[in-house]
Amino acid sequence: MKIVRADTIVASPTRNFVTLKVTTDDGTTGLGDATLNGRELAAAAYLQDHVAPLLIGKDPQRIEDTWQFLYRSGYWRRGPVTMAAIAAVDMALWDIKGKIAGLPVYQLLGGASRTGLRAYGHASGATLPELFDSIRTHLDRGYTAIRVQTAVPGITALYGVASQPQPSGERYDYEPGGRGSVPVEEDWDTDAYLRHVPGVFEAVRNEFGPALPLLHDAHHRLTPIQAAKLGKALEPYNLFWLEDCTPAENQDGLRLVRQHTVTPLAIGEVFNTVWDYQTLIREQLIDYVRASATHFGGITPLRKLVDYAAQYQIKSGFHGPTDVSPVGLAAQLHLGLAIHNFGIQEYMEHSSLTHTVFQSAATFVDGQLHPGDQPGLGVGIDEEAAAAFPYQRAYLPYSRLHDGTVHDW
Ligand code: KDG
Ligand code: MG
Repeated sequence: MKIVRADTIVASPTRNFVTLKVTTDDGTTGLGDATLNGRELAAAAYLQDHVAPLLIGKDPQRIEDTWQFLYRSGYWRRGPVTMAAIAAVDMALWDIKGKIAGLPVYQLLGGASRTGLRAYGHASGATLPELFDSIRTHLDRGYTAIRVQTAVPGITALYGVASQPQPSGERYDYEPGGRGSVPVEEDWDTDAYLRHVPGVFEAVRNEFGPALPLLHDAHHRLTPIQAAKLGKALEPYNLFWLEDCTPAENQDGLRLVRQHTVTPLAIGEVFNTVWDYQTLIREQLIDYVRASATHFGGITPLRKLVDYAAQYQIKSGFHGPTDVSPVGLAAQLHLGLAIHNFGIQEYMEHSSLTHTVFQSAATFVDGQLHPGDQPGLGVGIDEEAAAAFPYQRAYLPYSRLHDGTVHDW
C-alpha cells in the first residue's frame, strides 16, 4: 500500500482550521489536524511545502516509522509548527489504519477502558448571577464538571469570560482567536485577579454545594509564588484542578508552587514534546497533563506521554478548545477512551458552521464524550463546504499591564 496524495485544506467556518488529507493507492483517505491558532498558515505551509512531498510513495501503515522519520529527518526538532504538522500526518495514518482494519482507532489502541469520557464545559460570568446562570446552563446540558472563569473588577477584558466586552466593543464570546487583522490588546492586573478569584469560588461553592467538580484556568499569568498563593487560597473550595498557573517554561518553578499548595495542578496545553514535561512528571509536580494530540505530534507521542505519566499517577486532561478541530478532538477521544489514566476531557463545543465542514461520529451524552464506532477516527470533511470558507486572518489577543508592559496572555 502506498500514499499517493497528501493535501492540506485550510478552511474558516467560524475560525480557521488546517486539515491534512492523506490518500492511498486503493483510495482510502485519512484526516489529520494541524490547526495552530493565530499561526495557521505556518503549519499549513510546513505541511504542504515540506512534508507532503515526503509522504508520496510511503507505506501508510508504518505510523511509528513515519513519525520518527519526520521528527528526526527535519533536524530542527520540536516547536508548535513542526509538531502540529507531524501530528496531522500521525492522525491521518491512524485514521487510515483504522479504516483498513475496519475498527475505530480506540480499538487499535487496546480497546475501551470506560464507557465514555467525562467532559468539562466552560462556564463564565461578568457578575456572580451571570456566572451562576452559565453554570446552571451547563449542568442542564449534562456537564458534570465545570470550568469557572470570572470577570475581575479593574480588568477590562479577561480570557474566558464570554459576555465581557472587549476593546473592540464586541462580546468575548466563542473563542479568543479570530478577531481582526491585528491582535486585540487586553489588560491585566495580577493583584486584582488574586484578590477577586477566591471570593468567586466561595460564592460558587455556597450556591452549588461541595460535590460539583470545579476547574479554573489561570492562563499562564502568574509567577510561581503568586501561583502558590492562589492555589493555597483556593484550597477551601476543593478545585478539580488549577490550570496553567504559570507559563511553566521553567519547569523547576513548579516545585515552589507544589511546596505550598495541595490544589491539583494541570499544565501543558502549549507543550509539544515529552521534554517539556520531563521534570514536571518525574518530580510529580503536576496532576494532569494538558497536551492536545494536535500540538503534541499526534496520537503516537501523546500515548507515550500518558504512559510515562501513569507511572506517577498523573492523569490526562487533554486540551479541547475549539481551536482543536473535530479531527484533533476525535484523536484524543479515541486515546482517552483506551488509556487507563484518563482524567477528564475539555470540551468546548464547535459551532454549527464547523459541523457543516466536518462530520464527526463523536457524541456527547449525559456529560460524557464518545468518539463513536466508525472505522478510523470517525470524522469526514466536506471539501466543497470547506472551500466556501477561505482562510481569514486572525490573531490571539495579547496583554499589557496598566503601565504598558507586555504580559503573558
Ligand atoms: O488558542 C488558545 C486557546 O487554545 C487557549 O486560550 C484555550 O486555554 C485554553 C483552554 O484551556 O482551553
Ligand atoms: Mg487553558
